Amino acid sequence: MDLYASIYGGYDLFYAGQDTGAFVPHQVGDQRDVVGTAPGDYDGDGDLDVYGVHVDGRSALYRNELESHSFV
Ligand SMILES: [Ca+2]
Repeated sequence: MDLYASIYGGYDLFYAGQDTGAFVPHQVGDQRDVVGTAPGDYDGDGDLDVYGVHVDGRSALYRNELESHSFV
């Protein structure tokens, strides 16, 4: 299980669940505030990606590349 936290005034965080039960946090996107998210695996690689709607009305799709420790 993974978790996503939308942080007002800072980077959102994606917590990647580990086999040990621990979570490893990763920054997502930029510091614009997100008012809504839709998780899904849009590219079918088995990793959860995130679509975010920002407070400024612009949206972004963040592709999970956690093998390189980033969302792009
Ligand atoms: Ca994916």
